[in-house]
Amino acid sequence: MAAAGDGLAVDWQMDLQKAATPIAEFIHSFHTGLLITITVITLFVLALLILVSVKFSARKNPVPSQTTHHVGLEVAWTLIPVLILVVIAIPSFRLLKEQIVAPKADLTIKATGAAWYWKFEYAKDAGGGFEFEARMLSDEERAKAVKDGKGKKEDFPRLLAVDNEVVVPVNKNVVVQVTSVDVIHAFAVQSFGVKVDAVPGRLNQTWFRATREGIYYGQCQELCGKDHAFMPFAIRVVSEEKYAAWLADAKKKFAAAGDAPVQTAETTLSAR
Ligand SMILES: [Cu+2]
Repeated sequence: MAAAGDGLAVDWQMDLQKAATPIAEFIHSFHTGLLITITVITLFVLALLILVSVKFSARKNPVPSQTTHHVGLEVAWTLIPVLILVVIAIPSFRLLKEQIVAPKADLTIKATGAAWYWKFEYAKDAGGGFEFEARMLSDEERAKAVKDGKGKKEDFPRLLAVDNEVVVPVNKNVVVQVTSVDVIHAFAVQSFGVKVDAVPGRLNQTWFRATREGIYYGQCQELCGKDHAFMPFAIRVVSEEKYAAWLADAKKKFAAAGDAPVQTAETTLSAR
């Protein structure tokens, strides 16, 4: 079982979810750097405000100053903020590039958002050739899973546990192609620093390289309708041996569902 804040949010959590990929680590250090920068700037501006309100108050200066311009000051307060923004922009663009430009894929998965669940396809040429849907477990299903001895209560977190988990090998480049069959969804995994829109008729791409084994939960992060909050997915990062074993099992398990048509919002709605 993962530690608190590792792969999922926990009660009273103050910081970001623990990073599980180099990109997420980059995001965290960038975030910390920005937080320090804006804190220093805010305190500096506050100090200046207090200084001028005290030092240049009407009581202390009955005759107001006639100064309207100061070239040196104006150049300084234009150039210094510009320099700060440029310094911030450098790591920002580097991060953006690393997120967008995927390295050579060891494994490609296609994630299709639907109202309101995800479908995952493992490409045939990467040793897959099957697909499955991931749907959130209801409270009754979670209780039943624990009763049936499938795991402890914390193995099935509320609003996050799903019936079918995505399984990937650790320390491998996983490219995820993301699309949708109905409205715009978003494929997002906090611990991986991954978030990309799932747009119908368009194939987006993201990637991650998980450096720690464990279970990481993702959620739709584009308001998509009634059950937007109830379409999580889970990515289990395992050793290469465990992945090979899972792959062999999954091929058999999901083979029957192989060519099943993707459900649309209409068919999902009429099934309710
Ligand atoms: Cu959504």
